[in-house]
Amino acid sequence: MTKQDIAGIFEEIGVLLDLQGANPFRVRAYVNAARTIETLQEDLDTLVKEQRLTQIKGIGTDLAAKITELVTTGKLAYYEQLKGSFPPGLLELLRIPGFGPKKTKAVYEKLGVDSIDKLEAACQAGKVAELAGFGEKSQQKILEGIQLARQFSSRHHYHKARAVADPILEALRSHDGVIRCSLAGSLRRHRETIGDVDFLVSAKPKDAPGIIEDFTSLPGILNVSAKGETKASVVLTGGVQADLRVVTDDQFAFALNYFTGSKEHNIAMRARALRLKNLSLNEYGFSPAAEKEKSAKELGSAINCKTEEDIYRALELDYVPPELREDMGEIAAAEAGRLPKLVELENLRGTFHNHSTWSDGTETIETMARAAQELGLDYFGIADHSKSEFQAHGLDEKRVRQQAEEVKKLNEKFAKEGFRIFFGIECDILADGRLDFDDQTLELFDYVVASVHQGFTSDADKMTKRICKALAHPAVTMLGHPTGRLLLEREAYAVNMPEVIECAAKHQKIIEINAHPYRLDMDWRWWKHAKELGVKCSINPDAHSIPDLQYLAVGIGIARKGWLEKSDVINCLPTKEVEKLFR
Ligand code: DGT
Ligand code: CA
Ligand code: CA
Ligand code: ZN
Repeated sequence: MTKQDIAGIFEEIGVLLDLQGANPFRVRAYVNAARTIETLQEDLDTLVKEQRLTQIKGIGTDLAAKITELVTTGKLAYYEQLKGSFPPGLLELLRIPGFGPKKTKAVYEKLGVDSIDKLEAACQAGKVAELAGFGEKSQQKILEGIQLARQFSSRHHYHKARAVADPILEALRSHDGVIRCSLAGSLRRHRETIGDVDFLVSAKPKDAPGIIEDFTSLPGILNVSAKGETKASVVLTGGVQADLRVVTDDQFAFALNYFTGSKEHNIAMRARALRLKNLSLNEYGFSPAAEKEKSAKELGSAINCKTEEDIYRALELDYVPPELREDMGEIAAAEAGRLPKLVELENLRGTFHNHSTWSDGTETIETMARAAQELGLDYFGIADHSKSEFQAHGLDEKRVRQQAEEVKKLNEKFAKEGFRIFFGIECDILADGRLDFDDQTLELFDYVVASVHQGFTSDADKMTKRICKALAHPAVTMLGHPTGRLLLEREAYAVNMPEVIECAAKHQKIIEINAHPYRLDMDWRWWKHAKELGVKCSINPDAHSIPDLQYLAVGIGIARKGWLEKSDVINCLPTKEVEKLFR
């Protein structure tokens, strides 16, 4: 049980007590305790063992006993009991924007509403409008809120969140009162899925309310769930939730660092500040550890930092790029001056896994290649489906030969422009690990992307053997989308990735980062290890149309999260080097 878990439970107890109509001081005590526990420097196990919990401000004997129970048993009887006294659907109501504990309590007690569906029915029957403190208008807002709650119950794919966030960031940037602004949170760290978008702005305090006001009335904003002097929470197009915070420019670097996260990275930074400087670090700045939390907010930071670079320097660290802030060894590397020089979009010279009208793409090879050329790339790899993928018009041996002819002709034309098409195939790995073509056919290609498209339900052992057998085949160049996952839609199939990575290293095979935002597969968490074993990466948009080529940028973000450098990514090689590699 981590500090975060315990804090989460205390926060929920606060909400439940509020629903129950408990004394507001009691509610407050739980909410405050949640915050205290989360920001605690010391190890909880030690505090429990030495019975020192009550020495912490805001933790009395009752809370100390509850924390002890959670730490030692992993459960809290009081919490289970409290939760059990409410209908399960009731807590769902809190997910509706603008629908807090007070309103939940009112509809529950007066109308017996204990689920979202019942609330919707009550609104449609006009019963909610009749309640004291509600009215027609608020009933209408609740109905809209229900629609939104249903839409955004899940997380969002990176590119969708990014697409709605960018125009809003631009609007903020051009606002008169805004001094600096940035994305923060998971979107800035380039996570594969996004819970909510975090915007951060610096401004003079007098300008903050105006910025909040204008932000909440921007065109891309569907609903305002909370609005204060320096904070707002809204729902963007597509049901993406977003937070905006306005801070002073002196606080900007600290707030940016804090709200970029990850939470785990923040905790490691805070621990380091305490150990190295005896300073406490939070979203407002550094403050002497002996003083209370708010000191940096009220008195200013003990060390001034204009930029995030300054904060890392103050802690004797190299600057850590946002993508690496996941508490996966970046602090130690930054301390030792061993952070990687991460690959950049500008380093890419080409791409390998793409489709055309020969299989299930929407454009001809020539049109796709031209589009790649216009993006500034030097080469384009075509890898249409193989014959087993008949629903995707996979190519049989005869059509492969026809396609080879076409590529040859196109290359005569493109050679004059210093551009080249590489002729590949996305070849199915069959159920027994054999490839979809015989060796003679496989020889026709410059390279082979081997992928699993069927039989996802087999056990991990069988799938691992199947993939490893394909990787051992001399004709195979790279492994396509290694786990078959579709983010937020379909789980990865069972497979032993460490073994697959080892096998790729042994046979000197490349592994793909499939840059389609639903895939982002191989997952970034595996890459540091794969790189250490010498496995090279190929970033591929798996483009079926011209706009899909843009996914390359999403793939670069994932490669960066995987600590990859230019030299780890084969699409950064110039054409001549790729030719050598494929020979
Ligand atoms: P998401 O929205 O689920 O995709 O992930 P994040 O990382 O954007 O998380 P979010 O939006 O809840 O908070 C943004 C950042 O703010 C998070 O990465 C770290 C920081 N943060 C938020 N709450 C806490 C907290 O309770 N403790 C610490 N240490 N950091 C926090
Ligand atoms: Ca977020
Ligand atoms: Ca947030
Ligand atoms: Zn595929």
